[in-house]
Amino acid sequence: MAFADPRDANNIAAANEPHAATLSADYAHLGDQLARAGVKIDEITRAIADFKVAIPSWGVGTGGTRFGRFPGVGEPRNVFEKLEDCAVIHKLTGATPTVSLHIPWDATPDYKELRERGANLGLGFDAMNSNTFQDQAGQKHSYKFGSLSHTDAATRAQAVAHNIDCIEAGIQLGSKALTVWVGDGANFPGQSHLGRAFERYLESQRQIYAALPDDWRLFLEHKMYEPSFYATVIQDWGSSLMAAKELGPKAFCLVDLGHHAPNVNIEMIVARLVHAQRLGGFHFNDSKYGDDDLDAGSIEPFRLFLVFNELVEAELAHAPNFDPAHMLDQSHNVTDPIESLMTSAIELQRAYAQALIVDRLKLHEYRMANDVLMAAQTLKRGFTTDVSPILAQARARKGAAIDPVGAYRASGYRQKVGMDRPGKQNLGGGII
Ligand code: RM4
Ligand code: MN
Ligand code: MN
Repeated sequence: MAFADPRDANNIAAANEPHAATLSADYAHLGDQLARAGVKIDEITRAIADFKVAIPSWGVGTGGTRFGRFPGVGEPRNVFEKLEDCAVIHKLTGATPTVSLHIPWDATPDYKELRERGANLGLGFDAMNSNTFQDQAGQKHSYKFGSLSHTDAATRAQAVAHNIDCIEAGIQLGSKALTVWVGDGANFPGQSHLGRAFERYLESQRQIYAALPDDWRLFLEHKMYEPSFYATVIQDWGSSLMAAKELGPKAFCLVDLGHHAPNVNIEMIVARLVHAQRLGGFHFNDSKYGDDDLDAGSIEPFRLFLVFNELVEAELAHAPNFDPAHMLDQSHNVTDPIESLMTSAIELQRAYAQALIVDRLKLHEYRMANDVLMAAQTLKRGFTTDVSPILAQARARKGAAIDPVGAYRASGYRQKVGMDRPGKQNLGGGII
């Protein structure tokens, strides 16, 4: 198969050519439809074109479960190759100009070099992620029984030092945030003192917080369970918010959509965090049962829409301290990660566009008049509108692909990297 670099603007233009006429007809039709409801399509298209979401560096490798992992063709073998794949995603979607790194998975001796490589590919760096949920070769103290909340002071100190290293690497990369997720907790009732573990966590976080530059934010990510199956130290948004408030104004809560019990009303959590002025950002993904890394919008697109509905409400209300970071956090076990990440970025834009076209004035009036049915219908009309032409037009206008997956498949990129990157032989279980 011939290779045509999917990052090359000429190749993207050539791939767009056959779709241009259909897109302009579909866009004009949708524009008329929306105009009848008082919505100016170009304003929505501009907002979609401005929407950005960070790619998780760990998402471009093939994931697995604890039962096994089926390696993909041409998986990136290091952070530089991950950046190459991220650049493909960004060039084709125009929506993912930054990458979120995970340390030490992406550790490299020269972060200046990495930053330059990113810049050459048109990529910047989003939040840094620390990792104290695994032991690394040569590490002095084990995290088997926790990290920031460990009973042993030396283990806590080691975990704090690792987070400070992540901040220092991030400074060199131009990042402005550190995301901390810990698996600390207990697998058995009685295993740990729930109150003291939280206090130890806070004490460690205070030291990390003290090392944050003035223009940085600290994102606290809660997760209901796994690997601690009985009680996790930062298990829910309540613990997260409490910790953020105790730490200070640079600490915010990060909502990973997959980290809640089934049926939890996540949009309500979002609204509460906006109110508390502590919504730091998102790890977007989807979930059905206990999984937390499925493709955004693949299972519950309505829920994703409702989350974006809250974001649009906050945006329009100019909510104070509201500047949520958008990041994907997914693991792709059976799909090509590049295809999944492109599709997921677009699903976020879809939910955003659907939320933007909701008739807010009418919605407000129906709410105030307690016209329940019409309020629900007015909101849902946004969700049931097919906004695909807006998304495609936003991409076309910025030189990205009208049909990103089609253009990617036609480029032969996966086959090319399959030859350039001889297989990663990690066949065991695990998240990456
Ligand atoms: C966790 C959590 C973190 C991510 C790790 C890999 O479940 O979502 O954000 O860094 O997985
Ligand atoms: Mn996450
Ligand atoms: Mn997760």
